[in-house]
Amino acid sequence: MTYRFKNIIIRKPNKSVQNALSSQNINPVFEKILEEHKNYVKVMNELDLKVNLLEPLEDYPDSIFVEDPALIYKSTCIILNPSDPSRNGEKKIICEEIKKYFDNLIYIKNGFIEGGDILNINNHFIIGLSKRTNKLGAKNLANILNALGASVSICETPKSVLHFKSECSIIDDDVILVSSKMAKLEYLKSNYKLIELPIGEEGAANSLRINDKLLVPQGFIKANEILSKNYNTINIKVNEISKIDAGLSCMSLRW
Ligand code: CIR
Repeated sequence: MTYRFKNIIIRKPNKSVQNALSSQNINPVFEKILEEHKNYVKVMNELDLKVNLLEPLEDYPDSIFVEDPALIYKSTCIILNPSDPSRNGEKKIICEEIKKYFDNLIYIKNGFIEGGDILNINNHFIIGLSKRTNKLGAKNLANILNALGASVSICETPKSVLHFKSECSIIDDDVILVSSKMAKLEYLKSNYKLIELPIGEEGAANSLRINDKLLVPQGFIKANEILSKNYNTINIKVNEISKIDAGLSCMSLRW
């Protein structure tokens, strides 16, 4: 099942995260990021995951977001190709750091693609074309995943959304939590049960299902009301991290 995990890779925060990419041009405070990140690691430990911590990378401001340069499917790790020049070098480093965990390593050599644009539902993947993921990158990843036995659909990410998964997440076998913008996507509407969050609660759409728990960004009252009825929720503070367009899924690789 997509959300059954035993292992997780997380990178310790770098001081240069203060210069991370931010669509709102905000420089986050390192100490606050560190605090939120420590709590994230603590929760993962409490969920009984084997936490594998990577060392910080000062040369790469956005490198705590390990979900973007790599994708894990079964025992294969696919090294992706981040499109922002300040992030592209992360792929070479993470590849060296994590190859010991996987039997098989495959590289995307042409086209751009970031993990934030890839939603995995069992043996199916949805790839969202976005500012960071182009058709060539998506097609090349689709070919690799097809060869590994998975099916793939390629969709458009709404224009104002950074990554496909910035505003959606898989929270059950056939249930996707979506923002109101993502709820309009024909492909999602016609293939999945959607739980739509109200306008203003987009930040909670990047929740993270891990085994029997649902990690939900703190501070979204309606999302909490909706989700806590049917899910065992844990609220996690990501106020500072959200200033650099990030949420819960992007800070780890899980398998
Ligand atoms: C970036 O713009 O690349 C980072 N500041 C945020 C990356 C978030 N990644 C994700 O949602 N997968």
